[in-house]
Amino acid sequence: MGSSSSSYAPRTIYLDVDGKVQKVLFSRHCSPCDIRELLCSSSKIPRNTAIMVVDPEGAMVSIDPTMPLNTPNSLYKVVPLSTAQLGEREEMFQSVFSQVAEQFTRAFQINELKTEVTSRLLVLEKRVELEGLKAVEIEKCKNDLKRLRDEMDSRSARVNCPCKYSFSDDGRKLTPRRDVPSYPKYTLSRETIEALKKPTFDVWHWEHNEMLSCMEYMYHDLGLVKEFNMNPITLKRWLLAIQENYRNNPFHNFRHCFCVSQMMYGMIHLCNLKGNLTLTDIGILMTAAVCHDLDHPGYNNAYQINARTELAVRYNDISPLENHHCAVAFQILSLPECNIFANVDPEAFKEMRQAIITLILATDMAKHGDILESFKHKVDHFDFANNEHVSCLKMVLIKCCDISNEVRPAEVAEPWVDCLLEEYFMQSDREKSEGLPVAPFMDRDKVTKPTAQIGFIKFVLIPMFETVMRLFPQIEEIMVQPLRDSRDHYEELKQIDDALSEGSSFMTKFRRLEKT
Ligand code: LUO
Ligand code: ZN
Repeated sequence: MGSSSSSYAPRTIYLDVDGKVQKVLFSRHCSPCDIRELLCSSSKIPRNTAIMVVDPEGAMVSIDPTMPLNTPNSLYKVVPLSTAQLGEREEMFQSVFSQVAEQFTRAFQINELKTEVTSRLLVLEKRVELEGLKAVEIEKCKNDLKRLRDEMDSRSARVNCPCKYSFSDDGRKLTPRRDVPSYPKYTLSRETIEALKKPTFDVWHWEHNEMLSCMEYMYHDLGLVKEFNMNPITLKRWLLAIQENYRNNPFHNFRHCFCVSQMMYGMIHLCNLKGNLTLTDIGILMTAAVCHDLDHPGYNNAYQINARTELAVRYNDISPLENHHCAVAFQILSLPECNIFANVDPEAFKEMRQAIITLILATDMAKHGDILESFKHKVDHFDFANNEHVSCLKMVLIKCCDISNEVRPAEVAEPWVDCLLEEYFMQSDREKSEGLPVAPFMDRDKVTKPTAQIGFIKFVLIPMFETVMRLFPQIEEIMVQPLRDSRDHYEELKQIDDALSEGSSFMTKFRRLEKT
């Protein structure tokens, strides 16, 4: 099973080192510091030397993962920054620091002045109220106030701090007006944020980067970024690495990952799981959902085992796909720049890792009967303080989310059946060509959308969701009822199919009779 390489394709630049061409490779996930060290060692310059890179025309080249690439015919040169240049830079920093210090001093003086004005105003108001001052004194006080205000305005005009605030009358800071250009950030609308919590969310409407933004929002909204003290940039890099490690299969692709994650996010809200589970459990549920089908090859365990693929051999035919999804998930988390749990206590992380592995392995449908049976024996006396109960619930929750397409509105769910059958037919065609066993529900000559869905909805989905409903009755209306409606819809379709096929077979017999 080839590894997915394109996502980490290294970047290459060429240096002129003592007149020779020196090729340098680095991953786009390297930090500028890593690249600087690499350039120093490639140019035989001591590691911590301050350097700059110049192109053949002498222009400075930025040192970061997205630096412009060159060719062996246009070599870059790594130049140690001279002490003079360092001195210049140091001087520049010094002058910037002293200017900023001066601004703050002035700003502080203004604040002092404001306090003085405010307290004098209070005294004057008190005097006016208590002693009924003569008009001339009031006039004098007004002049005093005007002079103080002019002095304050003239001083604030001289403070050019980058963020100018507009003050309300009582001196409260209103919205900061930034003089720095505001970069175009991807922001989710209020409407999208609200829709994201519901199973009716239209998962087909979004491109990959929009789904990534939704997933990033989920982690923030659930309080996971705060709870695990995640670096927000690391979260972005992690999500990008996740997306890059889902293949473009017809069904098991990044959009399926998004569906499962978004459905999990929806169930967390609908079942009020934050009220019964810890934030660690919520993090485990979300992260397992995001990672659960990583690098899926598009061919299921039956194919892996029958074809004796590298995965089947590596994992001894024991849930080869699900073990692979786990392995890829933690390979990504082992990259420092993608490790969203870098700030989690190592012992706590070990427990989280074990729990995430348990949930991803639970998505192997071969275990469906055992897991649901185990949950059925707990659900009517469920104890959220019992770790076995909670672990079993989490397994059922990720299973529900993994196969939940038919919970969604028909126009959102139906395309997924086409995607699934396309992937299944790809496999069964290959199995036929390789002389391997073919599952009937994958055989393009035997299965139709109604037959693929009726049995699955009646004997897999509804029984499982109705069991979960015994613990969370609130899922009946917006999760179980759509399943019943979809079952009825596909049964009607099947009746039409049957009538049409009976009609056509009648016509075939009739034509035969006509010929005799
Ligand atoms: C259940 C399943 C297994 C692997 C890949 C996808 C699916 N999913 C579905 N299968 N996920 C969602 C759906 C869905 O809406 N319908 C179906 N229908 C049939 C064709 C199916 O694959 N059923 C099935 C497959 C495996 C299994 O246990 C091993 C039980 C039912
Ligand atoms: Zn899945």
